[in-house]
Amino acid sequence: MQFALNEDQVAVRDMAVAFAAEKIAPHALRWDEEKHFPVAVMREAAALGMGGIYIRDDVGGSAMSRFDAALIFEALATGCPTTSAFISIHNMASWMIDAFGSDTQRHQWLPKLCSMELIASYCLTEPGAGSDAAALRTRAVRDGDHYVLNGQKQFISGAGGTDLLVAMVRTGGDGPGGISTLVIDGKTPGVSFGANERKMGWNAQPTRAVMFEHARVPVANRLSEEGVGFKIAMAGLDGGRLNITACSLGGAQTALEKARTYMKERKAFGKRLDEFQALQFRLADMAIELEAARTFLWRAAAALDRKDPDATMLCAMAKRFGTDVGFEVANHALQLHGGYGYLSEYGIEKIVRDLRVHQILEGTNEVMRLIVARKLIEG
Ligand code: FAD
Ligand code: 2MC
Repeated sequence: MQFALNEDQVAVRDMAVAFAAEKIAPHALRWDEEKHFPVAVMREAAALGMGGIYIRDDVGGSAMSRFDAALIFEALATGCPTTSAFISIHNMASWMIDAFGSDTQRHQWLPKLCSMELIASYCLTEPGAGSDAAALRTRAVRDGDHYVLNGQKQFISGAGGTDLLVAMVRTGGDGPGGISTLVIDGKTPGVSFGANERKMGWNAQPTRAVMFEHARVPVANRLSEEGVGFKIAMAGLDGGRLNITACSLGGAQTALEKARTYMKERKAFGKRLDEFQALQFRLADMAIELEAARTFLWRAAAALDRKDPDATMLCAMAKRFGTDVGFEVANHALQLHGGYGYLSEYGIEKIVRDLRVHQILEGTNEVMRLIVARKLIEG
């Protein structure tokens, strides 16, 4: 158990905080407004080791821990939760290749993924299979040394702007045991993308449907054996859920700082806002909740690092707690700004919009409760 960061961890966090302050924060509002996917800036992050954080170093990864990743994604999210979250998704999809790919596959894709010369999307959700992910229907039928794919993925982050699709498809019968994972070149004939969805937040990354119409994908692009794709997908999400939680905390931390500054300046009824005890207590509660969520996140990350048998449950618990706390803290920060919090230029409403979806994606917070409840009840 770790209750203090060591020197290396402080250095990693400070590096990511500085990167966020210099390269991300000044542009975040514009990226949101213009729906700009900041690929060039993400490549700069990758040049500092953030494209393959927990990927082995023989293929260009940084070989750091999940704990380090939690520090990095929280730090990047202080600049923009959406940009941090996309770098997280890319890391998650890349890690699936590192953990479950053959050496040939690792060397084929990972050096360019770690530098983000290639960018990856994670494709699990379908129009009829969201929370019940094992109900997915995209079919991959074997034809010689290729699979022929037909079906549709929904809500795919980065799609249309990414190079590789790490996709869960059905090669066998119904249920989780019929699913395999394929690494698909986004330019494969028969792969096409829907329109960029118009959405409440997460505007600095595109979200699109991905369609497969007789798309031929080499069998050599399958990770591990047929039928283990669902486990690969779930293993990826254990870490992804930690990262998304970290993104919520980073966004909320920035919102809290903005509220603290604003309360010093704004006057009402002849006093500064920070002189009202009700508002002081609000600020204190926000800081307490955030610190509790951060401590919990670190505990879950440490559990995943040491492959604790309870790691999946702890990741789900931390995601449910931390993404709810992150949203609530950001929303309170907006309230503390009064009407100005509702205006775009203060940067608070964007954080609230961005953090709202963290309660939904990478497994809804109801699904997180389901994972925890199953473990409690079934042991
Ligand atoms: P549903 O599964 O239809 O759920 C509807 C409601 O019912 C939810 O409140 C849910 O919690 C609740 N519910 C469902 N089942 C239960 C149950 N058993 N018990 C209690 N409540 C239940 N997916 C990807 O694969 N890759 C991506 O990159 C990706 N990016 C995304 C980006 C954005 C902006 C969004 C919005 C989504 C993204 N998703 C992605 C999809 C996301 O993971 C799903 O939206 C999410 O898992 C929920 O699935 P659903 O939307 O089909 O909701
Ligand atoms: N690690 C490894 N294996 C796992 C696992 C994990 N975390 N979780 C489950 N498995 C295994 C499990 O052990 C079982 O194996 P076996 O049959 O050998 O016993 C198999 O996978 C099937 O597991 P379940 O029986 O628990 O499967 P079920 O169909 O009940 O679904 C549930 C489980 C609800 C937890 C899963 O469907 C889920 O996580 N749903 C939410 C989907 C989701 O998170 N989507 C996010 C998309 S990505 C995104 O949003 C982004 C923004 C990128």
